Amino acid sequence: MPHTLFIADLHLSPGRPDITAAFLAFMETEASKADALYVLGDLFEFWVGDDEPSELNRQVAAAFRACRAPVYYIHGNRDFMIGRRFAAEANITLLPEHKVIDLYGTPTLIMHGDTLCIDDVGYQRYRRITRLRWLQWLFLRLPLTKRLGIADGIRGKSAESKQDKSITIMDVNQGEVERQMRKAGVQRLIHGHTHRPAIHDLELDGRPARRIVLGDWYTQGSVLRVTRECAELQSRELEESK
Ligand code: LP5
Ligand code: MN
Repeated sequence: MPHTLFIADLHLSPGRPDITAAFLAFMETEASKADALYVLGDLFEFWVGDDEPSELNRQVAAAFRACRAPVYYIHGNRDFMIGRRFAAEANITLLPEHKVIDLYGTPTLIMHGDTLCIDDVGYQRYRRITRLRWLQWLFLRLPLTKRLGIADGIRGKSAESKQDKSITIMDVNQGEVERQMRKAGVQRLIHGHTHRPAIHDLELDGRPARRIVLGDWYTQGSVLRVTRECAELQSRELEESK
């Protein structure tokens, strides 16, 4: 049956070879059979530039390149520095942060999901700063070791500040969900980032609407499979693919 696959928040890193193995198995066995694969951000634990010569980055690029289905990529808050060079190497298409796609007749808004968390004021301020083009331009001109050090510093500060944030602050703001869906003119939204996989039915201006949240790949793989008829959140074993 024709179907489209969505994944997000794998947080690939050399420290978790089991997740990498599960992802590579998914790419080999499933992705090519889909009409398209959408990666909605945070595929990598972090990204400091397309010039980082790591084995993991090379393996992932090769897996995407071997995929027979088109692969679309929306940046997450950890890998927003993925650029055109990696996209060309991996033969993937980078999409803007918010995109409306036609999924078997249903216009669907897709995004990473961090822009929905507007109650996390500290994060939104940090986000605005790190998305400044000139700052990114300067960052990319630093030596790789310096960039890795800065990324490490940010990750430390982020982990520290997350300890003082409540679960609600780090979740989506319902008003913002509705605002963005209305602005995009859709009744369906798919996103990741919060690591709270679920299908939420809601009412938008008196009409039924749906927000689908992808899961992370920390203890299992998590895949959304969408056909013309239905959308199903599925999980995959991490062990099996070792
Ligand atoms: O990712 P997750 O779920 O753990 O937390 C996010 C928010 N945190 C982040 C940071 C990333 O995890 C790490 C990204 C590494 C990027 C490397 C590339 C750097 C490129 C720079 C280009 C100019 O996104 C977290 C949210 C949480 O999601 C839930 O939504 O709360 O946000 C924060 O915790 C941010 C804090 O509120 C503010 C952090 C201040 C950082 C200050 C930087 C100081 C620089 C130090 C340099 C040595
Ligand atoms: Mn994220």
